[in-house]
Amino acid sequence: MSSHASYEVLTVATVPTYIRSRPALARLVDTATLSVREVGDGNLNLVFVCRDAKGRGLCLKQALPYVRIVGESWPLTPARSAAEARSLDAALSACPELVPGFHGFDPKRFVIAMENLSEWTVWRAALNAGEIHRGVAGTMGEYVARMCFATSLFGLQPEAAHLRAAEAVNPELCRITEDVVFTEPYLEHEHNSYASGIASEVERLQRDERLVAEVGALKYRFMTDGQALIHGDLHTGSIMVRREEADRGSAKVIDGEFCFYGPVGFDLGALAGNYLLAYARGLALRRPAGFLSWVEGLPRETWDAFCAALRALWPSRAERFLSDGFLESWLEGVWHDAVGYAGCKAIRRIIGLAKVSDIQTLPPEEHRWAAAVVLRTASRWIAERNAIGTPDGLLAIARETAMDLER
Ligand code: ADP
Ligand code: SR1
Ligand code: MG
Repeated sequence: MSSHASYEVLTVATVPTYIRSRPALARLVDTATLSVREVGDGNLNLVFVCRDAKGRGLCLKQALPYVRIVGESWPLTPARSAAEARSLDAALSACPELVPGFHGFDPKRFVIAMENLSEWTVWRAALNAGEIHRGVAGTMGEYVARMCFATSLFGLQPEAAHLRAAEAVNPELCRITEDVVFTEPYLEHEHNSYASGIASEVERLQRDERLVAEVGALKYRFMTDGQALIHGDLHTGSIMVRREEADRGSAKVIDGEFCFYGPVGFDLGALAGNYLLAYARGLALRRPAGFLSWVEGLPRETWDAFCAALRALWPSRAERFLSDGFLESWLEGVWHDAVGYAGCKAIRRIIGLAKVSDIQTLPPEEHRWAAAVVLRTASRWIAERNAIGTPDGLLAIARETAMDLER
């Protein structure tokens, strides 16, 4: 048991006994023949995948009472797992095929039981390997749209929407985002670290008062604009993919513990910011043109699918007073937010806490170059977000930046 935990933290050895103690789970697998692995590669939690002799599987995710990547010196409420359960529950009504099957939540031990996706791959890993999974970016746009509609004033009566927003407050996890995404990368901070070769790029960014003020405005919107239940951490490591045929893929969203009522553009921005990280890696490694042009198209694929899904749902909106014209101007606002958030989400992965393998696993020279491409591109996205009119422009800016930067 951890010194901070007031509950029993699971181990590979204790998972079968735990499953036996929960009859609804004990029915799903044969605990006598269970093999269990801890596969958590995230920043916060324990994740156990289990399979019995007949091949039946189960995944248990347990919140630790501290931030896993930092250690027990940074306590964090394990009750955050209730937020992940809330996110899964909402998705089960809005888009059940886009999340793992949900087998229940144990609020005493902070354990989520869900479908075992061991046969699937984390999208970031697939992107890092240069794999093409067509359709996934569009599916993510659809996920954001369907969750947005189902949890907001668009799809709910006002009383229900307000109550759900009130229940879904997630202050400790929002505070992490407010700090590690919107604040620390723009200051000298003990959480920051980066390759010495990009120190001048980082200093220039931190000294850019206009940029820092724009990030402040985006942070304020993040803290105040409760449009819908957003995922809150929708990077490519929160998406599992599976190849269905040739290069087409299916996708499921995991890890909704950062969910709260926030700006929808934050989720779309998380996706686009992570497409930039994948693109910078692809350029640095001189991946084939087919891979690079596919990645360049991902922001458009996500955005078009998001708009199409929302427009398709619009005729069934709860609030008839909202016009078609309102939707179009709302979408325009979400787009410009998304561009700004994409920039913030990319910058934090280069300067701040919780790095990503897209960049970290590059050899030193490629790492320095790709990180500089990301910082310069993302800064332009933030500063020019209200002038960037289409998703096609996003990675075109990265391509131009890459051409300007010597290797
Ligand atoms: P954290 O909240 O710590 O970031 P994640 O939810 O991102 O944890 O999960 C960490 C890792 O566990 C994922 O990258 C993935 O490899 C694995 N994982 C998560 N959920 C499942 C699942 N349902 N089935 C199989 N593996 C999973
Ligand atoms: C201290 S937690 C750092 C990051 O891990 C999560 O996955 C979120 O991205 C968070 O910002
Ligand atoms: Mg995670």
